[in-house]
Amino acid sequence: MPGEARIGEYMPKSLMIYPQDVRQAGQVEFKPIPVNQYQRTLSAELDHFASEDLIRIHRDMAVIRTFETMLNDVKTKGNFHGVEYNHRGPAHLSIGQEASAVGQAFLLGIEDHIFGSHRSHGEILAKGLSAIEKLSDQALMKIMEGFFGGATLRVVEKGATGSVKELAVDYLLYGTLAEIFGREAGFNKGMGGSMHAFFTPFGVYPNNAIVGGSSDISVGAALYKKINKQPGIVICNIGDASAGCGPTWEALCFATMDQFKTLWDESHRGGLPLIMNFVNNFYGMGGQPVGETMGFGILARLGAGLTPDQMHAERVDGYNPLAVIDAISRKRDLIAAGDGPVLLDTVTYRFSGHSPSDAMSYRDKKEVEAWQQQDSLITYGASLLEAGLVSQDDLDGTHSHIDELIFKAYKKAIDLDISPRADLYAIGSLLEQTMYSNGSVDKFETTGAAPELAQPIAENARVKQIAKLARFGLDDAGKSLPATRAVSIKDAIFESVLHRFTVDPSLVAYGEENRDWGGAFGVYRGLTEALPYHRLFNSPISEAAIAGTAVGYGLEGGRALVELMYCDFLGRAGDEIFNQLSKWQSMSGGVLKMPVVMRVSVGSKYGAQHSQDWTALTAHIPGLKVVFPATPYDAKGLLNAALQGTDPVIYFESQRLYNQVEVFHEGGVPAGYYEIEIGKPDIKRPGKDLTILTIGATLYRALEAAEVLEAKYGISAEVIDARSIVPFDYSLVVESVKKTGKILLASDACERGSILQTFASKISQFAFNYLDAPPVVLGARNWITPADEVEDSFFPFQSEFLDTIHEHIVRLPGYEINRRTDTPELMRRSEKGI
Ligand SMILES: Cc1ncc(C[n+]2csc(CCOP(=O)(O)OP(=O)(O)O)c2C)c(N)n1
Ligand SMILES: [Mg+2]
Repeated sequence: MPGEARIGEYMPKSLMIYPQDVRQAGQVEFKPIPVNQYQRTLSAELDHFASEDLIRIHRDMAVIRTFETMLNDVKTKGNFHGVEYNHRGPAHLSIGQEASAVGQAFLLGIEDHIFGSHRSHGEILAKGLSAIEKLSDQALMKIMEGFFGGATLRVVEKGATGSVKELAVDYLLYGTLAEIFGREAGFNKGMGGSMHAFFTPFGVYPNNAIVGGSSDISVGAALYKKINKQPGIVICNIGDASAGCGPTWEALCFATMDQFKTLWDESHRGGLPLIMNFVNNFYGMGGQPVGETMGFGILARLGAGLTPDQMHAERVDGYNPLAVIDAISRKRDLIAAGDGPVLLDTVTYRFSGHSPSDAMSYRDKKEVEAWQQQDSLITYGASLLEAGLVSQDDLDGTHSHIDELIFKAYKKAIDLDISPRADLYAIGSLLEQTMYSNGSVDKFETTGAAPELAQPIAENARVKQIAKLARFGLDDAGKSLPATRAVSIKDAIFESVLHRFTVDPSLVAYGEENRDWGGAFGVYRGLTEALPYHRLFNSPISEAAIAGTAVGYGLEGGRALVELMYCDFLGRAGDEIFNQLSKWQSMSGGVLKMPVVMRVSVGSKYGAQHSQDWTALTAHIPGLKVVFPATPYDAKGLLNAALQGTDPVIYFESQRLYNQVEVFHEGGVPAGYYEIEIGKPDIKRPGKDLTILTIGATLYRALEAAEVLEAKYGISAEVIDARSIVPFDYSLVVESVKKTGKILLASDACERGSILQTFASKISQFAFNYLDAPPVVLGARNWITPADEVEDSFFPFQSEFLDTIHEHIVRLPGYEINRRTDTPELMRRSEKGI
């Protein structure tokens, strides 16, 4: 294999690609993929399992069956055992799939984390019951007392007389059900609901209503465990139909990167501790992957193309809990030996439709009946009988006991007095508190680790080079220095990142070309020497996985700094940013933190697909913080704040400004640490006649326009740099408008739907009585970014500022319009959609 001899030098440069190697004739060999190889009977396993464990497997399957049958009754009949309840939310049931969930959970400890899908009630209960079995009474009480200050425990302990383990089972059933019914005592305070419920103290991590949504998040969780040497494995439970999702492929590619086994240092070398488990029930909603919507035939085949070891892919009979236990046991050993990740195709079947409203028009009754005849709950119970471990009375007794437990949990969960909903109408409500965690945390704890640096900071070439630069960007004559002589935005970002690496041992940074290249724009140049491979690495060209893994890394308890190069690529990571990064803090009821900073840049010169300012997209999504600094002082201070925080921050940069030096802040960019509070705009040029509020690089064009306004028209413009977009404190801008009575808002984003339209409408509302003219938004044209040579036709430059001010805000005596921007012209464009 090319480069093999040089493994250990930890540099891609050492991975030599020689023509004599790669042009050689040959063929690719595949190995057989095991399919349902486990064939032992329960009786044959009596030597390997304690009989209580074998019996408990049946109990756990029966708990899930009864729990979901109850939900099915509620959805279809409006009651359970005659007690009525109208559950308006969803319930995607897994009736029939119980053996796969219980078999999987059997060997797992609470340090093993599972992620799931919209259909994960069974996995929550199976993993929870397994955890209850393994934890001591003391540990269980500590968890139940500690979680939400014991609020959920208070409900179940009332009237409880049994053992701690029995109490814990009640707790699990009630906490899950209260969550499904949207009650504040639920495991996520009712903010997750049926499709998203989870309980981290038992190792049950977020379940995801986006098909395939857990795939890259799980990879990030496994990455966190690997980098920070945390115990346990991660299992991603996703459906067979999610094999067609782009992010699932990106997750698989990210998870199987060679570098884990080649370039990472010895103590971190080895594959990710991850099992990508496809819960294969042969259906999407109405589409059938095998025979219709996919072409793999046997899902396990997918592993074959991903790595030479074929991801140790295997099809497992998920209708037999013992077969699943066997598979998890063997795969866990492989992972412990550094041979992960693993792909499993766990065959199962659900008798329930996609949801209780599913008319099942797409499948034949005969097929369902054939699976029901082999119902794993019944056949497994029969094998217990056959082995003489239980009597029929025992089995019947178990069923009626479980039924009682679930009825008890049901009655408590539907009662609004016992289980109220969170009050979201009050000021300071749960969602006000949990949309952001607003923490300030120097470092996240990892197992006793100090920050890992590859060299003393003082020896770093980039650090030495920056030390020679002026911290302020103007010379004595007030002339701007070039970036070769003063600290630029690039340097400011580098300093902030390097500082955090010296403070936070959990920090990881990655993205495309992040390591040797130093990031596509050289911002990280020097970091390669400063950091070991596992703290700074190149990812595949998998934007969804870059974002999704950062989500998993963050919610596991580490801080991640990822980069998407151009913000135009946000679409490739749409779900991960819009539905995952932004939402898990609040959907968890405040259980999770999301200390993830995502750097994206706004380009120019590269045409339509590399030059867009998409701040509006990210600002529109509740749960993200969004900043866009335009000066080195602000860039460092805001990145410091973002990297000290516990919330997801989308950090916009302008490629036009990477070499911009500090021309505003007296004393320049401090060499030491400081923060700039996210959400506060800043006056960059004081004035009294007109306010100009800018986002990003338009700041400098606004300043040029302000010079002309002053010199030619005697108009004193106050230029305010928004710096932050979400959150945003309007006070400074409103104060300015009270003084000037006029405001122009400018950015490089296309004008239609720009976040500045929101700013403008809010300012109209907040400062209505002080305005002499309506706030006016100046953006880029509502068309594609053309080639660099003609980009003046697109972005707002100095003359567009003056045109717009003259036409819509205040007449400039003698001014001659450069390009038409009058109201009829704007209306004409709008009519045309341009
Ligand atoms: C990205 C996305 N596309 C579509 C849906 C709608 N949807 C919900 S479940 C489902 C089918 C999922 O099938 P599979 O992954 O096999 O899981 P199963 O429902 O069989 O457990 C679809 C299409 C969704 N939730 N997310
Ligand atoms: Mg399916």
